[in-house]
Amino acid sequence: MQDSPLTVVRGACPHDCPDTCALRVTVQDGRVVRVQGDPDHPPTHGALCTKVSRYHERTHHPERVLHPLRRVGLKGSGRFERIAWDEALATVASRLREVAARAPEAVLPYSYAGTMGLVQGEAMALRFFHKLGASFLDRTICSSAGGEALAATYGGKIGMHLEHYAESKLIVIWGSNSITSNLHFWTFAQQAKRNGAKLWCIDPRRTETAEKCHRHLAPLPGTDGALALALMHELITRGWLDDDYIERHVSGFDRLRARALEWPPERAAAECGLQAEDIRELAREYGNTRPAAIRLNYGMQRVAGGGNAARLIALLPCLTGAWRHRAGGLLLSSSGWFKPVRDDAALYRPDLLAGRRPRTINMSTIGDDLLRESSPEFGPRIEALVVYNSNPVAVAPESARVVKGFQREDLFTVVLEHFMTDTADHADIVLPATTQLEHLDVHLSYGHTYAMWNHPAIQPLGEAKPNSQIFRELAQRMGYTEPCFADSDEQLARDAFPGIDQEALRRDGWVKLPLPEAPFADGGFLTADGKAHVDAPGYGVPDYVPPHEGVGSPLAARYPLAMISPPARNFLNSSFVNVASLRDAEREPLVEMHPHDAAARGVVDGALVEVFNDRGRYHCRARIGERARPGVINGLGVWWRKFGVRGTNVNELTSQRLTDMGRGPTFYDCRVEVRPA
Ligand SMILES: Nc1nc2c(c(=O)[nH]1)N[C@H]1C(S)=C(S)[C@@H](COP(=O)(O)OP(=O)(O)OC[C@H]3O[C@@H](n4cnc5c(=O)[nH]c(N)nc54)[C@H](O)[C@@H]3O)O[C@H]1N2
Ligand SMILES: Nc1nc2c(c(=O)[nH]1)N[C@H]1C(S)=C(S)[C@@H](COP(=O)(O)OP(=O)(O)OC[C@H]3O[C@@H](n4cnc5c(=O)[nH]c(N)nc54)[C@H](O)[C@@H]3O)O[C@H]1N2
Ligand SMILES: [Mo]
Repeated sequence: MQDSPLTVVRGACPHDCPDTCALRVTVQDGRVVRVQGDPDHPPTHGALCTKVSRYHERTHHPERVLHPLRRVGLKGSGRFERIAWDEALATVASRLREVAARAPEAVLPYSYAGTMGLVQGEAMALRFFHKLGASFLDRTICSSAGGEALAATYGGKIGMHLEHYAESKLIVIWGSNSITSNLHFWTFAQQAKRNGAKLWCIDPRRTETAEKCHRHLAPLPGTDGALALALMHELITRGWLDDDYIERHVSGFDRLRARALEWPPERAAAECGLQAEDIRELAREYGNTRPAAIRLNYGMQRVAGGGNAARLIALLPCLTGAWRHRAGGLLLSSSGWFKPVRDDAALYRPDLLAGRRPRTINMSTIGDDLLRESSPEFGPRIEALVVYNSNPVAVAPESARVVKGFQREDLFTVVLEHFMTDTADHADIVLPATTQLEHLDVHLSYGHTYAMWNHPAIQPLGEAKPNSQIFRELAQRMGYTEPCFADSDEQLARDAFPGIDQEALRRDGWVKLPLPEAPFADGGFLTADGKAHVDAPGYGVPDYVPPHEGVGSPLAARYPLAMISPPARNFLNSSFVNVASLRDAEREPLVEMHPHDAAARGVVDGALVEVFNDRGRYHCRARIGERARPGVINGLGVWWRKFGVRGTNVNELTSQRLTDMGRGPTFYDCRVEVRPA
């Protein structure tokens, strides 16, 4: 018997990760049998992370939701019955119409980056919600503090090219576990290391990345702003500034200078829980090595002062003139480079609002907002929720409030999903969505500078439909007759990237943006005057903003430990938690604890512990070791609640307080105590 032929299709990884890899998807008999990295795409260079090389296990997973479902049990019980698409769409349309007739803003979309695709992301969805007049969602849950910081400082989310890190002589990896969450950057950092570069890592956790750097500084969470000010103090007092670069390309330096001079390394060392000598040494190397590059990542901005800290760090390469070289400078996000080739108005059609200005709900405070009554300040109580590309019951802070909101019997909830997540368990109607292997999409990246195209590799499985198609059909049921609701995915892809050569994009799967090699070698920031800005309108000169729940906060007496909850290597936020091979690799929900902290509490390695604060309690295993620094515990990954020992996850403990800029969440600004369970 002869094997059926294999075909290879070009795709793009849809996940919320800076790497946005180019894929080669091998199909046989309508099934995906292999997913590999494209060897020709420079950032991907033929390699994928463990998770995405298992992507076909996720797509062909036996527990995929493959037909519409209606809830028959209590919210959260996970009891559903199969219904036909026709009935599902009719039910959703009639409930949304009914709520919208009273108050369109009582309808709320809730979505994030389950797929980063522009077509299956917000294209048809926002057209739909604009026409309806639904509440706006402020999509803050990941990066808004750092994003606003970059906009204030550089004029946009822009920075170095990924590839040029290979030529750097000093790389500071700051608030990033690159091996876990930015693997393709790590490849370039390793090339630099082989060529003699020195690598520093700044992270409260001794991550696998920190272990492989030459030096690791483990500050207390949320103290990076103090560290950055002390580095500036050294650059200024030792004469390691590039005065010419500052003079021509930085505005407002004098006021920053005065502030930095208040932060000698001893003061920062006390605040950060570091040694002053280590801070001096980092400053000396940063101020005297050319080219010097910083890879900043979002881990450092999920704290009260995240925005100010990101601004201070973003100013460092402006003070030393590191930007003069293409392998010097900083990268937090590259997504702003795509602005000139996009047309958001064509894609999202804000004109469908027809002059209405709906209120905005912050996705990071969904727990509180679902529980609010109607009021003049808040507007109407949220009555209908349409969730897609997100799993808020698992990922949003302060789960007890979030769950209580999702359990409201008077709330109508629709969830578009691949799987019965913690959120889908609370839906009234679940609609089966296709995965990246089953639909078309286009992508930008926040870690490199290539536009990407994803061809569907296989037909939709079961009765699954692309998000775009689900919103198209809902629009039809609602009686929306504007021609834009009939646009195909191909048309949406063209609308998304009018500035990209579509032929090349479809053919090769990726197109590099035309950008200068060293974007700010001679200034040219995207601010109005082309300079990097110290001052930000409404915020003034950046300063150290201590954590809400830091060592000095009133809570510290009762809750002496700080807790951070960074990504687990084999999951992507809460995605992949249900893929058995990846879950086996992570084993079980856990917190890492330093041996001193464990001994003081009678906690032994592998013991079941209760982690608690005023917001809730979370049971998991303790892993004792040096990955945790004293005083800080690490609750890894966003596990699904239903896989937790007592049906909870780490967000039971996190707070809904927001960052200093961008209205972002403060996941890593969280005090707790631990006891054996
Ligand atoms: N495997 C995997 N990859 C991922 C993700 C995932 O969940 N798993 N998540 C994706 C997402 S959503 C994003 S936004 C990106 C970026 O993802 P980030 O969430 O930024 O990911 P990391 O770089 O892994 O994690 C941040 C690092 O910051 C550290 N950290 C925590 N608090 C502080 C602090 O106060 N100061 C400093 N200096 N460091 C701190 C943590 O210990 C951790 O090592 O990565 C993406 N890639
Ligand atoms: N404690 C703590 N909490 C965190 C974080 C942390 O570090 N610590 N990280 C935060 C960060 S950085 C982020 S970005 C958020 C992420 O939070 P989310 O954006 O909610 O990300 P995921 O948990 O990956 O959930 C995405 C969901 O979208 C679904 N999905 C994927 N593709 C599609 C599609 O094409 N159609 C439809 N309909 N569904 C799809 C997936 O099946 C998955 O269930 O979590 C945040 N929460
Ligand atoms: Mo994120």
